[in-house]
Amino acid sequence: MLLYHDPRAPNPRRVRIFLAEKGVAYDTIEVSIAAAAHQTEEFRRKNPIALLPVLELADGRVLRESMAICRWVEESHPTPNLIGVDAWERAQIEQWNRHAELELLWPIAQVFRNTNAFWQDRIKQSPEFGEIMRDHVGRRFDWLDRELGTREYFAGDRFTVADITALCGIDFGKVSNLRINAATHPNLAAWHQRVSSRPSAKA
Ligand SMILES: N[C@@H](CCC(=O)N[C@@H](CS)C(=O)NCC(=O)O)C(=O)O
Repeated sequence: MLLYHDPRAPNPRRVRIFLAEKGVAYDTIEVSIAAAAHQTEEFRRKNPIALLPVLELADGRVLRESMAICRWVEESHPTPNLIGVDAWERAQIEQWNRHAELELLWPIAQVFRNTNAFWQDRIKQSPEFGEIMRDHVGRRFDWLDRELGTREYFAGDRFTVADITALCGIDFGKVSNLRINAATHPNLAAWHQRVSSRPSAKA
């Protein structure tokens, strides 16, 4: 199994953490976004929309989209379970993973894309939209701090893929100076400490 990734990007990290939790061995190829290595014709043959991560199986089949990759890994390596054991838990984890993706990771990525000099000559930026997204993330931190006052993890009382998505999103905020303030968001900070202390967080 071969993972095409960029070590600095949040979506490939989701898959690396997922694989680390599963204890699955895999090889990696670094595709540097900074060097535009993901825009080459060769990489576009793996993913025509030039995004990471991509997982290539031993038989040459390729999978893209972090969650599609995670679901494939979950089914081929069922333990430890990270996506739910029954209909209700699977729905809960799906709900919280979607929240983590759409309410954290995506807006946090938009702050970076629209305000950081890294993207200046690569895409059309809207700094105003970036700042709107920054405010949005701040309000989502308030909400998640309240949620995490009632339980230890995003989707309940155990670590799941929803925590992986949220961790990768929140950690990626650092580059845009979006950080959890433990004084104002103690529950979110405690959760972050809890999930960051897992060995997989280093993946
Ligand atoms: N929904 C996709 C998102 C993939 C994505 O946006 N990847 C980013 C890295 S985190 C990327 O490759 N960006 C390169 C670019 O925008 O040019 C997934 O979950 O795999």
